[in-house]
Amino acid sequence: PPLLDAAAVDLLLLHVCLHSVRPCSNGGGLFFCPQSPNAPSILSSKDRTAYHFQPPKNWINDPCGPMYYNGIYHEFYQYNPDGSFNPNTSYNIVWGHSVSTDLVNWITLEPAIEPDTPNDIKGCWSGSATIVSGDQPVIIYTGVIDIEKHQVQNIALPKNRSDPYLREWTKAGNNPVIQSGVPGLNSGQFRDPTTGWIGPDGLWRIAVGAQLNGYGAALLYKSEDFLNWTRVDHPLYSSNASIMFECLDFFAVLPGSNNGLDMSSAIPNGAKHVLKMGMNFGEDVYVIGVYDLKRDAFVPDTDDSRLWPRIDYGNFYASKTFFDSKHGRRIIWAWTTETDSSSDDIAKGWAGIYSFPRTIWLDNDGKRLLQWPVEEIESLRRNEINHQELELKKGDLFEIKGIDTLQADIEIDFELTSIDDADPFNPSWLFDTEKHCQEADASVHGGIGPFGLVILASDNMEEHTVVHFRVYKSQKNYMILMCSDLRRSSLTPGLDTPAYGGFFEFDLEKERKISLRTLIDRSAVESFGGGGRVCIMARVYPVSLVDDDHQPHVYAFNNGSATVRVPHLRAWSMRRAQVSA
Ligand code: DQQ
Repeated sequence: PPLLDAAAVDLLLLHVCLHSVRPCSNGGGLFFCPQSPNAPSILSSKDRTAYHFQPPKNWINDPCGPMYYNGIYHEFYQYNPDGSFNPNTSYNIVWGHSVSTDLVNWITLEPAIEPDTPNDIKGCWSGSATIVSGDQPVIIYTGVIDIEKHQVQNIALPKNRSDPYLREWTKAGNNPVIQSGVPGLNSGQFRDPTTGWIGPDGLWRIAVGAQLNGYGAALLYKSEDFLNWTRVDHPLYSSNASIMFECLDFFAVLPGSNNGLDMSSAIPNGAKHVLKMGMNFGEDVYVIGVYDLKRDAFVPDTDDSRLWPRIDYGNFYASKTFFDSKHGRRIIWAWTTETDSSSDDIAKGWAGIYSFPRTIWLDNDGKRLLQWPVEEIESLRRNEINHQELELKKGDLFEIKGIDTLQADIEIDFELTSIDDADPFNPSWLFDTEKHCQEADASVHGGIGPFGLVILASDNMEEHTVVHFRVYKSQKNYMILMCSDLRRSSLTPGLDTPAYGGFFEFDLEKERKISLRTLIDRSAVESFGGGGRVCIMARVYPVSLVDDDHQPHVYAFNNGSATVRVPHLRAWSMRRAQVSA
């Protein structure tokens, strides 16, 4: 006899679903457990973020086709017009559309692209925008054509280019412009075309994420006019590191320069290329390498996928970059899921936010991407408080007072008084940083560290989130571990509360300061360590937020043997942006 009868299995699945927000299957986009609209919600309206992007209501996932055109930033997004649940099974996902002049405040427009032709009737999935010939915006997106989720690529063009908001979009007459029909290609895993770039022959190119012969591939296509596309007979890149690549992004960067490069223009000598891949349906990983123009192929600096860094080590997926010609920079942002239950999302009436737009560039030695919130965020800062020359001895907790601890921007430098006490580094930790962040958590004394911030802490510390560093000595250099430990962030059971973590190499002989910047936005905690070498986006839902009179606490702390100085600590309360009205 079966160990569990059918009713028991149903009950068990329901339990797992109610307490899971992790993808529980795939097959085209993230698929979450079905909703249970009757389950009670103990979540508070205070969870709704105040300055991270989201539309006024409903479900969002991937950012699509971001661009700057004629003085306006456009953001399109995977949007469910029918509610705050994942539309994966209702097959009605559209391109929502919002516009901005500063990347901080947004106006919501009508959806730009909806499923209404045979080439996208089961969903308008992710894609990109390219400005062709300097003034013609073109969207290329994935259309789902049937309930088996077969995928093709389509084009949409603005109806009226003189409308400053580009409100209406028309689908090209020759859609689909790209069909699957490639030997070895899984036509149900063939999507998310990139922004176009120009090759040495003057032709446009795009890459499309795919599963080819069971492995992840970036299929390469060429075109003269951006409407008629031919497949290049080899992929731009393929790897067995994942069974599929979603939401690819391909862009050039100059080591040490935070100026962005426009992929529609000539790329200067000395530039490196970055291929970003959505791997394992949940992790945005990037590889730095060279774009070999002769072979028309991307050659990574290392093929060892275990060493490929993540854009962000937290809740951050389907990221997209674009070149911002207004400021000559490259900007990235991504989708951050809710980590409560889907019934809570139904009760809230919204689900999904975006990380704050970040400038992204390559460090001096060409090894690591750096990210930092765009400077426009500073328009939201008010009531600056600052402290100088603090000293944090082992066990010290310093409360940061005088800011709105629910909506804040905190910048703090930790200066090491000595680096001799660093514990030895074990390279195997690199392969499971979350495990290491759990084992070496903030309560475990180390030589240097843990030190960092305790945020969204209730009066009695029953609830708190810790963002902290630990310093290790490796054979060649120093390795810094940054963790964002959510395990005690909420008393609510069933939330997804990992201890996220990432490592970065740091030359402590040269520079003794490790910086931390954390954006607190109610249920969002977005942290940048070591000047943006490791970034961790997270979601938390402390029960104490429900209490109107309660302001959570925020502290700087040190729990390592070596004393840590804080030469500067600056913090601001953050105004509400026009995002969620
Ligand atoms: N989400 C989209 C797909 C993409 C996936 C569907 C990634 O195009 O691959 O909403 O989250």
